[in-house]
Amino acid sequence: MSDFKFLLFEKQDAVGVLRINRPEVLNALDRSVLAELDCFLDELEADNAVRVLVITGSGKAFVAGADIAAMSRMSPLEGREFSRYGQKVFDRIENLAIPVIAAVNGYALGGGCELAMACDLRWAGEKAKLGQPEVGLGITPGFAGTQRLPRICGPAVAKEMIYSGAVIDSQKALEIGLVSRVLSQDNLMEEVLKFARQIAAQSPVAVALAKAAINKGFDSNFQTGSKYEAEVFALAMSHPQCKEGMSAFLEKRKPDWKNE
Ligand code: CO8
Repeated sequence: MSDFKFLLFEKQDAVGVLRINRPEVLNALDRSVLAELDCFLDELEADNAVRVLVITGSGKAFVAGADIAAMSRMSPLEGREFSRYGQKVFDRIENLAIPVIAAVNGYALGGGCELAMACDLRWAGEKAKLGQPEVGLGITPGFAGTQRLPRICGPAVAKEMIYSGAVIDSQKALEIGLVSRVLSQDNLMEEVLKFARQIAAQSPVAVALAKAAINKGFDSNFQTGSKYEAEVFALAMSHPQCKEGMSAFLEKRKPDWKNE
């Protein structure tokens, strides 16, 4: 993996941990951080030893948003390009073949909340704060927050949050389904990693296909998603990992998935 200026990456067996590392500005995202993320994703996709990715932040923030100082210098057209670029990078995260867990260790605001929402699931520390405060800056969410938040929490809750710019604590985020678990700050990473290892022990091909089917359903409708599910089911059955999984069960042993 390349040496990045704003990203730290370590592998713990089959689990990769990516830390956004710009703590002097609470890990705010400017174009350079997004470009590094884009490049990181290229390298990650080429490494099939990593079966689950965890994204977190250095210091007291997950990510406190897009870089406000950088945005204050942008023209509207540059802003549109920045918005499109962030959307593209976050789409890549959403559509990675492996599951991605956001370990929301602290502030996840604006672009930070949008980054967390591009992950498959979000577990938060008890001190985390989440929100889309853009309207207080005279802008709208721009890294697909207007699209993902209603899909995750429903349109009424999303509109409450986006129109008011309210910043909520992790307990409230749990109540509205924005995060699926709240843990003590000290246990957050340990619990996320334990869960990531549990996912990594399953068939990577089956997990990837299940993820693709869930995402497909959200992007289309129930019928299309169900049709797609039957196709990926057949595809899973055609893969050696299916034979291995079922043989291991019948032979009362652990499956060996190999990195095929
Ligand atoms: N951008 C740039 N710098 C930031 C950001 C940010 N988003 N957040 C914090 N910082 C900087 C602060 O300016 C400060 O720098 P300095 O030490 O030089 O003064 C440093 O980080 C530490 O921050 P604070 O001193 O403010 O720390 P506090 O603990 O007092 O407060 C908060 C923490 C509450 C998180 C506070 O920093 C804050 O409100 N930050 C801004 C949060 C925000 O509004 N985020 C949304 C930004 S807009 C956005 O994300 C749009 C996404 C879509 C973009 C689409 C493209 C156009």
